[in-house]
Amino acid sequence: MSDNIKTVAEHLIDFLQRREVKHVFGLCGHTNIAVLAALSKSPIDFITVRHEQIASHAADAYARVTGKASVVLSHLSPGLTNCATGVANAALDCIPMVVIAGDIPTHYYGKHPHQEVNLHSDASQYEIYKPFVKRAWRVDRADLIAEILEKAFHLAESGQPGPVLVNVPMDIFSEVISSDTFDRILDNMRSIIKPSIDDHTARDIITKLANSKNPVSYVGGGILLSGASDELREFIDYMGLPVAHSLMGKGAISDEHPYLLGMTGFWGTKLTNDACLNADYILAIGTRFKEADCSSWYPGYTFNIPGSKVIHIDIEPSEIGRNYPTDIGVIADAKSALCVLLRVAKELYPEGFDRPKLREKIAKFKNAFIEKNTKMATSNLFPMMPERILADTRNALPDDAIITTDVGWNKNGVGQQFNILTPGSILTPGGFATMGFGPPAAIGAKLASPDKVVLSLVGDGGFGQNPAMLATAVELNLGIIWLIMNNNAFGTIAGLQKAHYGITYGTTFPGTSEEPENGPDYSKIAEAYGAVGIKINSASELLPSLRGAIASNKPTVIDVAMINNPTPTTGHWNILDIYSPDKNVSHVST
Ligand SMILES: Cc1ncc(C[n+]2csc(CCOP(=O)(O)OP(=O)(O)O)c2C)c(N)n1
Ligand SMILES: [Mg+2]
Repeated sequence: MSDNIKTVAEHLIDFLQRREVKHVFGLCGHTNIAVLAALSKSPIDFITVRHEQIASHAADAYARVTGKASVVLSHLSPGLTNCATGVANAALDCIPMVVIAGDIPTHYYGKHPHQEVNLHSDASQYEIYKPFVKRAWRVDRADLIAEILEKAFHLAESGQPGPVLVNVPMDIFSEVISSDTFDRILDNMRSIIKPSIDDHTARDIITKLANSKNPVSYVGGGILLSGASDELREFIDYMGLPVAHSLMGKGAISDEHPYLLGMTGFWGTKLTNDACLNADYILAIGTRFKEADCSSWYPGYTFNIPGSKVIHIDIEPSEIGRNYPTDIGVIADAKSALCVLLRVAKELYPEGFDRPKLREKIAKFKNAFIEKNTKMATSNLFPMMPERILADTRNALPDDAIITTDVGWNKNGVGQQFNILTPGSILTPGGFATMGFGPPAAIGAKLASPDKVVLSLVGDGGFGQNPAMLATAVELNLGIIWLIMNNNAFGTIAGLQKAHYGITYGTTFPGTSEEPENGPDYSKIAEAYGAVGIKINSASELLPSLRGAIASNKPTVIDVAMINNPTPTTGHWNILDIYSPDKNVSHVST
């Protein structure tokens, strides 16, 4: 027997250190202070927040940037439910995360001790997480925790990544045990090799693409999760394949790449939707054909399937063939599959492929789009045009700056018309579309990548969800910029309500969108937390303010009044037919 006798909490922290965990995000409670005591003696930093949702969103972004499972430490019941939104957001975007939660003591299961969740079964708070984590463990014995932790990290990071919950009754954290159970897993591998594609199937795919007239590749967040941006770029360069992407696939390769079409779906561009509609073969990689990206799967807007044939490569079998009939489905890691596809393509077609006319067509569309937007992107109107805010922001930022978005113009407009130049540099809440994600996500991104400029593009509605994240950013002196696109409204929803009902009831804030001074003064809120607060008073002030904030490297909130125009759409969304079955409601076309 090993004589390394410690509490479970201390063994847990040793385990995290061995996994090279550098930061744990969370908030205290009487059920997890034993873990905090052990953390205080370790080199791991505890990132303490003022609301658990901030911890889970920050951890989500941290995992997106590091590519490894992040760790959240939560208190029981209200701590865990506060944390849930960020965990569910991570789940729907396939982000690896290990949530460790304290719970009531085992000897009080079912007695309804302080804060127990037990209306349907005893000590059942962990069940709240079941619909959105890959697995929820309740650790009922101290000698089980080592193996559970090991399995938790493997599960979070393998296959289609996602969050897991390790729920630990507080008496177990304090139990003293030898290190035997932890020693047993020491020599286990740290990561698991992912499946690839066989040569036979690869040859079939390459031959089909080579013989097709209008092939299109359609990529999603799976490219970024598997770190396959370089492999994707090399492959499409060799095959001369145009690339369309989902929202989560934004930034899989640079938006300036000559074969990059743009985003598909409701908020996509016409060029991209048309290219997908006219494709004879679609090579889909690391995407789940999500509703917003596929114009609610209505034919004639983004995809014409059947019609176009689909080849779908994904790590998760249930993603394949679910929403569209699929010609070839392959369970594989995107990076490995693209390596094999490129090798096989070189063997079969040593000359490669070039489509200069297609590149010309893409360049022409992009130039025309920029030209059409120029008036708005350079407009001196105040409140500012959203297009000008985005243009000035892109102008101020270095190519590799990390941008976190929220939901609203900042996500839909960014997906459509804000060039991402470095793969993996945009973090957006895709599947859950969680308002309130962007500002705390910037904290996780900056901690994971302290040398990069990190900017959170967020609406006034979204910023209002989690302003307490400023306390953490100021405490850690994180030079993040939060740019509030302030239209004094839940503008995206106001736009939809206006289009269908002609009113804005419960979707705008007091006053009009032209009067953001009626709402909270976000620059003052920033100052109250000890951050720098800037209120923009004319369009010409924005660019110099952004440049100043980047140079100062201080936590800075920039509040800019914005006209409440909806993001232009070219695709379709099923809600239009639900709300206005007899009207042909649409937004402006681009
Ligand atoms: C947590 C949450 N609540 C509600 C919504 C529905 N919703 C989607 S966009 C939006 C408005 C966002 O407002 P704001 O952040 O000001 O951005 P804007 O649309 O004005 O650009 C709302 C309420 C959501 N996605 N998430
Ligand atoms: Mg708004």
